[in-house]
Amino acid sequence: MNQTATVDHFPVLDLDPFSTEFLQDPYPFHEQLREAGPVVWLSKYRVWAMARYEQVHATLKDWETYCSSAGGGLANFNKEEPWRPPSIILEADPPLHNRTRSVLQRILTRTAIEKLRAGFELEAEKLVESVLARGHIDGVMDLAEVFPLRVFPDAVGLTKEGRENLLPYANMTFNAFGPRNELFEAAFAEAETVSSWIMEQCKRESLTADGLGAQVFAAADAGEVTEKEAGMLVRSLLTAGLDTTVHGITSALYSFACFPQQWQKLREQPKMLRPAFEEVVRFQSPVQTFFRTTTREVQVGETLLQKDQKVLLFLAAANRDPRKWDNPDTFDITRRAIGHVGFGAGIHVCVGQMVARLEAESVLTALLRKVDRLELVGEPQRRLNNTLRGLSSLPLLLHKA
Ligand code: OVV
Repeated sequence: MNQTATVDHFPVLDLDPFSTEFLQDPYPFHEQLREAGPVVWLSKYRVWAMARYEQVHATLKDWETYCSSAGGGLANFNKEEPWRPPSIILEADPPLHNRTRSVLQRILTRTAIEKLRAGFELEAEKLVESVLARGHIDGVMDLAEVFPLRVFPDAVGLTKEGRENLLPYANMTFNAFGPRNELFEAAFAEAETVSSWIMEQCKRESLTADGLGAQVFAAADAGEVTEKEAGMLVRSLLTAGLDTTVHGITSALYSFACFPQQWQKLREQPKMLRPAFEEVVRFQSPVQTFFRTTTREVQVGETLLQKDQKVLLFLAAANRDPRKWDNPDTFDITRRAIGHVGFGAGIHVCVGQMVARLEAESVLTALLRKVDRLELVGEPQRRLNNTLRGLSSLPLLLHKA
């Protein structure tokens, strides 16, 4: 474990939040970061970091002091060239953000997304039926990756060919929020092919007439965004909409496999499904971190942050801050997990969260009906990523109800 040194009025840590050691088991490091103080200087990357709920939440809410237009990752777009044209929603501030956000928000409201429910539930039933016939499955490769790939690209209105590029593109983007380490480099091995396929799918003529993508272009027809901006918003859907839900479903399966009594509780009270998934997102936090950048000098506790400094927000650490949560390391579907920052908070709070919930609920509902127990029968393998926390393998034995 690293030493904490105090320089002037702030704690300094030399840990690397993007190292294999940290990403394999972030929780002891999260505790160290929270205990060090409300804001900590990470000397390796020369960035500020916040890991306590109070500061993470307040920073997410204060978009004027902590902007997004300088990038959601480590790179400061005021000083460094972004690896791709910045997202016009994630990496934008008001007023641009308001305009782009309102387009996606309207397309992704709970009511709008409800239209997808019947189709999602049917696919989930079919998929669960087929894995159940096998008993021994891999929760990631056979379920968590398969389901979103089966429903989301169709919902957006993508062509069938080339969908194998979707997860690699998300893997690139989420690694690119971190430093140019080995994870970053490995993810970019096929960058050219993968990126060009993605950009091709963002065009109006590549999309079916009845999907979410077409609805984004309808907003262009209505003059709310330009044709080019519509394409960029489709790119956001394709970037942020798939790997995140894969990890969300993985997290749910993993949590319930590790805490079988929680699965029993949920089977007895299926109405608890919604709060149960919120607890999954709090407990596992598929998106671990995001950065903001200071737009002015700002005081945090005893510490004065300068203007144009990167601030690393540990969403996952905030979601297990004992200052905020009772028994934070316990997975408990009956707790009030609302207020967690797993989907972020403030103006940039996850715009696709209703789709994420619908996907998770569809899979879990099908499993609840048919599966008595998810037994962990092997060592889960971590999939390391500079931003996302998930697994590449989760060996399960499904016990039929
Ligand atoms: C929330 C999120 C993650 C990654 C990419 C984007 C958004 C985007 O807008 O491209």
